[in-house]
Amino acid sequence: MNAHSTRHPGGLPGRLAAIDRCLVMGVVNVTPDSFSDGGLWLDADVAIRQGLALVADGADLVDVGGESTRPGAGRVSTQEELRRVLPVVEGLADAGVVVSIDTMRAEVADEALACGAALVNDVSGGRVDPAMPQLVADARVPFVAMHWRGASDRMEQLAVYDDVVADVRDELARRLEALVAAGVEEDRIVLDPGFGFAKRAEHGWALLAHLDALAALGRPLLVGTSRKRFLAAAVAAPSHPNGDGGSPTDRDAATAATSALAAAAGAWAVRVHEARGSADAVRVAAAVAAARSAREPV
Ligand code: PMM
Repeated sequence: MNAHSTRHPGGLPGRLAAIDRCLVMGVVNVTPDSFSDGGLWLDADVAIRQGLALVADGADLVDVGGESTRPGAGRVSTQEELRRVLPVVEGLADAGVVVSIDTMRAEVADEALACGAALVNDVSGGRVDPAMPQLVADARVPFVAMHWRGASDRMEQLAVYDDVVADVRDELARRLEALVAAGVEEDRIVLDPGFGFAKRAEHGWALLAHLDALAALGRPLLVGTSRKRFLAAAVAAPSHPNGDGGSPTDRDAATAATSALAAAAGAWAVRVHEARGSADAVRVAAAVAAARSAREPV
């Protein structure tokens, strides 16, 4: 391991823990209404094929979600969420893919883990379902706790900060403390600044510029900028100019650029809808880091 060796959370499957670079988490949303891929992978077989395609494009693991969190979205029932995600989690896990379950519900996390998921990703960081911290503590799996201020239907009015970097850092520090107090092993916790969740465009850029301030909390970071609206400002040639920087897929190259920057800043993983660009980007960052440390005086 070199000086830049990746710090993985405890409980990560060995084949990922052996990788010494920023990981690429592909996204499959089994929802009718997610902002960039809603409705595309609603059928379980199609969703499984998409997960496998992401792996073929270089994703190291696949995040499966069954409930949209786009601004303004309402909740789906537990039964519907289970119906959407379980066959996909099982199909991908059976095919040997490391699967993360993206859910705010302990029951969904529990059943997904039973179907072969290896990580739990909760955009509320365990705040929406009080049973979540205990569930992940007992399951002893890595737990991604994202910065979250409130439900999607009131997210926009919650995007008010004195200093977004310091505020997100402090709120994540309090969440980390609460999870540890609830019995989750600190070593298994991954933190995520929650790009696009109660964040305006300037907040996204500030957080991306100061990932080091969040890394100072001492936990691995997951960075989920993929196709998010703030990237519209970085799209030079949108396919259908509409005043909003084009469509979400127009933001894939900008997303890959953020993946290189996040990896260079030491992120543990990037969460992306299109894996190929980011899979190359994290390798560029790793090669530069290795070349830099090879030249450092002993
Ligand atoms: N973003 C979305 C959903 N889940 N999970 C984490 N940990 N971080 C994120 O930024 C995040 C997430 C937004 O919706 P999408 O699935 O369409 O990207």
